[in-house]
Amino acid sequence: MTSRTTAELQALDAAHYLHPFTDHRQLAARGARVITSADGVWLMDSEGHRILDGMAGLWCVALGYGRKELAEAAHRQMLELPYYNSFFQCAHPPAIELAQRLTEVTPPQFRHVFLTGSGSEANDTMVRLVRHYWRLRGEPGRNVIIGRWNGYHGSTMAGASLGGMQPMHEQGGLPIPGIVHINQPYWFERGGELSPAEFGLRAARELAEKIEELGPRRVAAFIGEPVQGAGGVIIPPDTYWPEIQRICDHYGILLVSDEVICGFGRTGSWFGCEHFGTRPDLMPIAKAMSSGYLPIGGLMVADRVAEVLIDKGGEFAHGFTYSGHPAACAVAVECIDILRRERVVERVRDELAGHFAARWASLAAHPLVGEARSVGLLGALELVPARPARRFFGKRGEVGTICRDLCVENGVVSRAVRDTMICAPPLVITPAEIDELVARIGRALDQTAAVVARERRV
Ligand code: PXG
Repeated sequence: MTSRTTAELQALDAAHYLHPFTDHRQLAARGARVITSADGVWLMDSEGHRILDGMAGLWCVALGYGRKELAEAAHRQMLELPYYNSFFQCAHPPAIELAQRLTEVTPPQFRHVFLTGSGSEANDTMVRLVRHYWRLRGEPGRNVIIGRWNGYHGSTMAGASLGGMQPMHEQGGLPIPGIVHINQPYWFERGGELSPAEFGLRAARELAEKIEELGPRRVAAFIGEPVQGAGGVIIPPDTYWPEIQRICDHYGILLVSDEVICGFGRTGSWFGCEHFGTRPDLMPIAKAMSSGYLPIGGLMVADRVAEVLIDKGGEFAHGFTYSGHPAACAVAVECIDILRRERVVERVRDELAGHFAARWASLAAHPLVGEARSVGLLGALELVPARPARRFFGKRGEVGTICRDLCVENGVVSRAVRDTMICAPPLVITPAEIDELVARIGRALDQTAAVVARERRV
């Protein structure tokens, strides 16, 4: 692809390329790490370093890098029909095949999908569809959607509004009207003296309190990620989701399970809602749907909503040029077929999750770690100034950043969310690679502890 040196690439990058979620002065000073190729769970950078990708790209490369079948599916479709749309009474085979596949692998209430180019677009679609649905039902005043602080639902105006990331809200006058937030089920930070089970119920009941405060006939839907990903792999107590479901049922509001990260096997179930036992009405999906090989997302729509939309809705005035892009659909079809053929999800559930949980839990003995939690192939470590403790460093985020950089120096990608180290490797990782992942993070923790001790950061 390129014969340029790393320094040349970094200079051009700093000169011309605005990156997502990046401080550009910092980037220009350090120079970007340039990733040039990858295979399996291993990345290669422009300096020839091999790095274990503990984040599956951005939570998406479920099948790992270098899967020829996915590249060939795109290639075949590009030659046959590189683009056509599904507007104006048209369709094409890959979108139709994908829609059918999705209804086979999602829970039984889902027999329809609206295709998009990303998870953010799926959530924008959700906002439009939910409000349209309640108007069709004769309740146009039911237009408020409740999300959670520190939730993440994308970066478009609606996606960032549904999410509860304050720095995102501050840069753009968000949230848009009609979106409000409740607290997250983050026991480590917010549980106080309550047991996780008690705290899970308490956190869920904030939904009922918010509905009462707003007026039950104004609330259209509640949205949450089964496990908050970008917020720091926050795994709710077992009591949380059943209580949320009960409250949604009680008030008759729609439940939206944002499966952009948890979908397609991440938790060891096909979808996070199955792991936690909820019955959502709407499910945004993306990321592992195509293993990230091409951009695609979608909104799964349960029968109860789809019937109203189809019978009474007329034209749903919404859609994107790349809704159901043929090449992306062809890759997603192949990706789902591989997930099924190779029993990838079952292997996560029956073999890998247990091994990962045991190895990950071993990191809890480290003096810097206040909690090690995991579900499926999602893990988080809470870095703390002293153990045993649910305490935080004075200036949050500094130690996490040190640890993240040391992870890369030790040849492993792990993200830092404040001082929480997180991990979500490709679902095709082997047990031996899990051992390697944990060993490398362990080394980075030792080195981080040495820096903390030297600089006396508490
Ligand atoms: N919902 C959830 C739950 C997500 O995690 C989106 C929606 C938006 O999807 P798109 O495809 O529009 O990005 C996401 C995306 C991070 C990080 O830093 C997480 C995401 C995206 C970028 C960075 O963890 N999640």
